[in-house]
Amino acid sequence: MEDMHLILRWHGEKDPISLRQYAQIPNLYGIVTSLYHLPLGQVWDRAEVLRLKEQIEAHGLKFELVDSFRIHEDIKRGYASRDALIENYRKNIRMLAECGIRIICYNFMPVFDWTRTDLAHVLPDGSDCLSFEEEKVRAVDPERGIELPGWGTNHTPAELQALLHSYRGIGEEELWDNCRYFLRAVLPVAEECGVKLALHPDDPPRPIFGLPRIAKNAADYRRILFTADLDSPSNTITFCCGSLGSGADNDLPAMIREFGSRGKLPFVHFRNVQLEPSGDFYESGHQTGCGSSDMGEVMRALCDMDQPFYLRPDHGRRIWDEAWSIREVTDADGTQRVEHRPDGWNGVKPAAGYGLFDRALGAAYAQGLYEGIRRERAAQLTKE
Ligand code: DNO
Ligand code: MN
Repeated sequence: MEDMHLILRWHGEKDPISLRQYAQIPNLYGIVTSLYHLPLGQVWDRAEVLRLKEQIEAHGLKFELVDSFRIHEDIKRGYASRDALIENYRKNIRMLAECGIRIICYNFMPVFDWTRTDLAHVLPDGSDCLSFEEEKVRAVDPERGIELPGWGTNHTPAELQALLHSYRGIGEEELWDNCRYFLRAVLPVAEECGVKLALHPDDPPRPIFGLPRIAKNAADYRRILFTADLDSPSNTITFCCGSLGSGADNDLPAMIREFGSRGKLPFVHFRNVQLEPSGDFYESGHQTGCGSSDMGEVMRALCDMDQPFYLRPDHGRRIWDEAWSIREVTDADGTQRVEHRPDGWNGVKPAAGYGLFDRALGAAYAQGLYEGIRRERAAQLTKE
């Protein structure tokens, strides 16, 4: 596997899946994570990052990417406080580079990192997954408060409403101006330290609750990547197949060919969605045929880039009753073992979409596609 570095996202100590379990996935190169417990906007503690790195490396895995390094709302809203927050972001980029981080994934979505209407949509085979229904979103009146699965713990209803109000008057152009302001300030630092900033697409890639969206499709990415004052090898994309795949007009292989050939695609989120004409979608198994995207063609386009990339299987379904039944425990004498508890673990379960089993199937599948395409290429070359 010369060019594709297979990685998985680990949610740190609160992830019921252990690094030891991740490390058993064949050919796993590394782990991507973040300091999820820290409030937005502050400078991270270098010692904490180094501890994380050590922990990951003790399992023979690399820690070269952060997913995600979220951006403070004041930067997205263009408030006066943004300069101090951007300065902190610059400090973080420098510090992370010194700790060996090469890629920082971020997004520029107001308020919500992603939006779904159901976190346990049951499929005919009995597995469940995250899903999105337009109808349910349309039925929500943001003025009366929004209740969305996945966000209950982040904000109180009153906070959420205040946050939404604060975006009134910020349309796409204003949000883009704020993004550009941010990138102008951070890209030179990233470039200097050899770090790539990789913008994750909007999820889903369309406006929701009147909030503006600026990373939905190829046209948006052209503006972000090729605006003259943002021209930098550090200005790149986290190519999330699932987020972009839930936009009916997004041709994933064509986008990979356009941006990948210009070195803009260092990090891939590999997943598939079943998209309906209504705009509803659910997160399917990663494989072609399970959802709407042709993942073989996606991989072929990635191989055609002829450039190294990191790939992580993104969200999976919950299969084999995983979420509630398995957890690794360490006994007082230090021995590790796995316990099955069908009745739950006091609320400890993998984050929605981040169970191990289906992502591991996705990892095996992605490697199979990659190896097949590489071998096919090698055979063609010897014939020629
Ligand atoms: C969804 C996931 C996201 C992602 C962040 C990046 O597709 O990949 O949780 O990590 O939105 O900022
Ligand atoms: Mn993603």
